[in-house]
Amino acid sequence: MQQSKVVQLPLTPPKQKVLVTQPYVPSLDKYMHYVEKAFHAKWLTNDGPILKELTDRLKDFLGVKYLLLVSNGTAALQLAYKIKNLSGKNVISTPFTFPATTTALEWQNANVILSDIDRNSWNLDPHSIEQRLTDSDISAIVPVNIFGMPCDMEAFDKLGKAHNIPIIYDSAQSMLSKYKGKSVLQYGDIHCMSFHATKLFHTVEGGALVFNSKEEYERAQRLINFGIGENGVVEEAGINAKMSELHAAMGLCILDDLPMLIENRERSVEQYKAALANSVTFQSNEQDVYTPPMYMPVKFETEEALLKANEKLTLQGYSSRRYFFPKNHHFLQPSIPSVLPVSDSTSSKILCLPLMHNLSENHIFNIADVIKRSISR
Ligand code: T4K
Repeated sequence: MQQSKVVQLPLTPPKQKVLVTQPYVPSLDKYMHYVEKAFHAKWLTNDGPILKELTDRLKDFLGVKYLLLVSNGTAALQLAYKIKNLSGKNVISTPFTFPATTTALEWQNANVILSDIDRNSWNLDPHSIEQRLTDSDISAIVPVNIFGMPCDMEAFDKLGKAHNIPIIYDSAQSMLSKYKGKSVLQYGDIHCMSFHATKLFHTVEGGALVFNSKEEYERAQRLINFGIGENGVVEEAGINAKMSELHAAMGLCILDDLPMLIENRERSVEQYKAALANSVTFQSNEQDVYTPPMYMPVKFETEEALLKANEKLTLQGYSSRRYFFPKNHHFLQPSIPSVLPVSDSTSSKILCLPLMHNLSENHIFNIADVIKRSISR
């Protein structure tokens, strides 16, 4: 790869360490405005008015009908897997993801079959699973839109229909992503989202499920409340995965400020891309996709180059992070051995650079400069 010219300017390291990310917090007054309602009503959890307001606003904002707020993204995955009855079944997913995607399958006693990723989007490659779908008895596919980058959603929809199996999206990072001009939430059978504090939209801890099916949505409503049905009788064994009013209040604050957060972070991503063009590779997808400015992952030519850049960044006070590496799936006992050459060679070279709503251009320039110097030596 051609190296871009290194600008030899003196570095101005940050006075304080710059973290890989930092949650956005709204003004305390604004949060109190929402929370006050809960205090006055003495209604803190269990389907309260703030939760309902957030549910309605999110449904409008995302253009979806059946959205259920839950306590976190991992619970959303567990519920989706339970609803699709995956216990004891073979399920295909991706090796390049946060552990929760597959640990939640393991908790549901499903057999996880890892398949390889695409070398550009770093997402589950539909071509890598075609043969497996023919050879093995597969009951579901769980693609992840990693770092918010949509995968080949049309291909997965086609595979799901052809083999009559559900596509359950781990959309923990892709609430705002678009594929072919539409929200990614319009594809597949179920989406599981995370609203953890480190996400672009967050509720401190939290998550949501989006369903196509009204029946599944209603079953999930019961399951997050111990399995208790409308008449107060436990209809099946559920869990407690409810979101509280205080968490929902944070969501309302963040939703108000979301356009500003997106704009600021999109600007930072563009600045990184301009400063690091020809020095590193960016995640990409030739299809018509929109990736929200959630993370700033870059791929180095070699793992050695990544390690060197990481070391130099640390010395200069910048935190970077090797998300999803080392591989997170050693606890799985695959019934079918995984052959994952693309994932193995790609995941070791990806580093996430700092990204948050108020990252200055000066920091971005410094970070890019440290990286360019480290790979030019
Ligand atoms: N599937 C996928 C594909 C996911 O990415 C995730 C979660 C899930 C499923 C499961 O969803 P949840 O059950 O979590 O809702 C984060 C998050 O904990 C996790 O939600 C997220 N994905 C994962 C990718 O990353 P870390 O390891 O980045 O958190 P931590 O504590 O290292 O924080 C990152 C940076 O932010 C640090 O520099 C410290 C700073 N920070 C963090 C927090 C929480 C703050 O300054 N203040 C804070 O309050 O995990």
